[in-house]
Formats: sequence, structure tokens, C-alpha cells
Amino acid sequence: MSLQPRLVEVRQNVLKHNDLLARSLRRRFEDAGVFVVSLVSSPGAGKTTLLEQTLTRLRERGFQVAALVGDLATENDAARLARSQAPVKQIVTGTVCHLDADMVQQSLDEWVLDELDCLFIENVGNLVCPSSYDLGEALRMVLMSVTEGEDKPLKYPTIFNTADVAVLTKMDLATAVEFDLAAALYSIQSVRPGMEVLEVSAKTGAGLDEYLGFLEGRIKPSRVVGVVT
Ligand SMILES: Nc1nc2c(ncn2[C@@H]2O[C@H](COP(=O)(O)OP(=O)(O)O)[C@@H](O)[C@H]2O)c(=O)[nH]1
Ligand SMILES: [Mg+2]
Repeated sequence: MSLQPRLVEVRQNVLKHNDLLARSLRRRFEDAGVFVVSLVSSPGAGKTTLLEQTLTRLRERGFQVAALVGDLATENDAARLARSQAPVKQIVTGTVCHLDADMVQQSLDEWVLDELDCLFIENVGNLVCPSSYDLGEALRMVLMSVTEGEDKPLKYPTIFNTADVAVLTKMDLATAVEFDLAAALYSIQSVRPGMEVLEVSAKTGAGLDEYLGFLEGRIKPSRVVGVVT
């Protein structure tokens, strides 16, 4: 027997296990009334910066939010996100270039999901590996910063195809890097026709109200328990 078919078989088994677990996670999240959002992008596109703002502002608006964050090494991002006062856990993946449903499930042990309105999962910065792993999320957000080049969706179509919404980040730098918005939108629509695209700057706050409105519209309004002061 050649080695190639065995490798394919193992990969299919891993994905099948992940898909089954993700399906049960999704049911668990739905039963608990938790809206789960994952963030995927290349390293440095601005996931943690936007997520810190998201957690802070949703808390101010009365939502109970929490976050899981994956990285190959360091707990740096968890420390940054914890400044929002939301519960945060870091998943250190070692050599693994993506989160999987097992990692998410294990991280939920100490949390009471019923008490949450929204759980965010920041994936490892990578435009390839995360696309194959369902985490049981209700919404997958792919971030693309204006400094990365307008053709990234054409080069990495799978991550855009598996996402539900695209967020263009660092819009405050658009002019400086001669970002071509029309070309970027064309790239996104080429691989995922009809995809909703939001434009934000976590630095200046531009676009954040519309972005938060988009999220709020998807988090169950019945889960709002009052404004946190
Ligand atoms: N100018 C600008 N810089 C940003 C913005 N968002 C993030 N950054 C910077 O981009 C770098 C990477 O951000 P980070 O949130 O760590 O990205 P991540 O690796 O995707 O989590 C940091 O130096 C941030 O300060 C933004 O909206 N505007
Ligand atoms: Mg990060």
C-alpha cells in the first residue's frame, strides 16, 4: 500500500471527528442561548485590537460576553483582551496552526454558558488552516486589513468561502497605503458573491457603530440582562 492513501484517510477521520464535535458544540451553544462568533485572518490583521473594542463596547451595552483566543505561543492576546473586564481564556496550540472543536470544548469547562450572551473565538492568525475546522460557531468573521493587498481573497478563497461576513480593518491607513477599496470588494465578491462587508478602524473608531449594530442584531435581544456600569 502506498503512503498517500493512508494520509488522506487519517485527515478525513480527523475532520470527521471535528465535524461531529462541532455539531454537538453548536447544539450546546444554541440550547444555552449563546451566540458564538469566530474571527479568522492573517497574523496582524487586527483581530485582538477589534475584539478588545468589541468586548468593551458590548459589555457597556449590557451584553454578557467572553472570549477564547488561540495562538501558537504566549498569553499576550488574552492579557490584552482581559482589559475589557470580560472573561478570557488563552488556548496555546504549540505547533498547531488552527483551533479545533476539541480545544474549544476543553476551554469551556469552567464557564456557565447559560450566563453568556455572546462568545468570541479568536483563531490562530492564518489564512489557510482554520478554514477546514468548524468550531461550532454561528458566525465566522474573516478580517482583512488594508495593508495586506486587495487580492488576498483571490489567493486564499477557502477562508473567505467558509466565512459569513468580511471585515476590512485599519481603514485609517487606507489612504497612506493607497488601498483600492473597489478592487478589494471585487476580490471578495468574486470568491463569495453577496458577502456582507464591513469597514472599520479600531484605532479611530470609524465604522464601529455599524459593526456593533450588525453583531447586536444577531445576538438574541432576550439575553440582554441590563447595562453594566
Ligand atoms: N492603524 C491601525 N492599526 C491597527 C488597527 N487595528 C490593529 N492595529 C495594529 O495592528 C497590529 C496588529 O494588531 P493585532 O490586533 O495584534 O492583530 P492580530 O494578530 O490579528 O490579533 C498592532 O500593532 C495594532 O496596534 C487599526 O484599526 N488601525
Ligand atoms: Mg491576536
